[in-house]
Amino acid sequence: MSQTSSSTQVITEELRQWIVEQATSGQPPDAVLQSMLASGWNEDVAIVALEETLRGFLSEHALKNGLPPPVVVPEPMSLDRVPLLDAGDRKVPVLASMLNPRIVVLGQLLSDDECDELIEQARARLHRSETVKLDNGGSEVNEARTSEGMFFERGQTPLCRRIEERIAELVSWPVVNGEGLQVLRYGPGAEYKPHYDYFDPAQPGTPSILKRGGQRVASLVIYLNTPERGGSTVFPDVRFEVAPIKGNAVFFSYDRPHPMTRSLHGGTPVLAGEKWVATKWLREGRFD
Ligand code: PD2
Ligand code: ZN
Repeated sequence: MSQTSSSTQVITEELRQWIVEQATSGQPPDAVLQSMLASGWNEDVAIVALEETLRGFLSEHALKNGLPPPVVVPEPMSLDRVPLLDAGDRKVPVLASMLNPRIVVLGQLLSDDECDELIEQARARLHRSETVKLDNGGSEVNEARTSEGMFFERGQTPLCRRIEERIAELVSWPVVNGEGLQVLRYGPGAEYKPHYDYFDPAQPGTPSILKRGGQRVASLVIYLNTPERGGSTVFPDVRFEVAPIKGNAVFFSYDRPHPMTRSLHGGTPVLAGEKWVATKWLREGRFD
């Protein structure tokens, strides 16, 4: 596969086949892109060819195997692997990242003062946390989730707006596709057992939930304090654990509502002290 003249580069069937062969033999997309650039492909053409070919291949694979088709999801990292991401009003360090499942651990997304202010705004409005009721889309108290919580409306306070805009910039996803921030408080012993954040397509209540904004495609759990002990966020499928450090956050995305995304995650029991988090869920479409 070689190509020299950038003005006449055409995405041929032969190129598509080569890209699929590379991907199915385990080459990460970035490595395939680097090979294409080394063979003289223009970067813009190469990225379009890669994205279109792999999306087409994955959709076909999903259709053949009875899986939901993948969708485009928010993404905080450029292909340039920069260690500091531009979030508009600040640079956010990438502390760790994983491709499958897609997880990015972020440093200091919120300042200490912002964390404290968000806790104070939420404190008086906490209720025992409820989860979405799967049969009809309502909500109910759930034993798997022993925290207290509250939802802000999107844009409800100047602080909410600042955080929402920062997140939108960071992951290149419209503010209007975001749910309002949720704040949770876990006391000693409280936990959130492993679950998926997307809505289960097999549940009868899901179509009604999806009318507003479509599926959830990514989550950000932002730590508002540092518990004395316990309270990490875990991804059991890959045995990955994120320490809850005040101001830091863990981002993860899931391109379809299916366990194959390996986005199963939970909050481990708080063993000493308390734990406060803000969760931001991003939808496929406008959440109005
Ligand atoms: O608080 C957490 O660590 C946590 C873990 C899993 C929060 C959520 N899920 C959530 O809010 O969805
Ligand atoms: Zn969750």
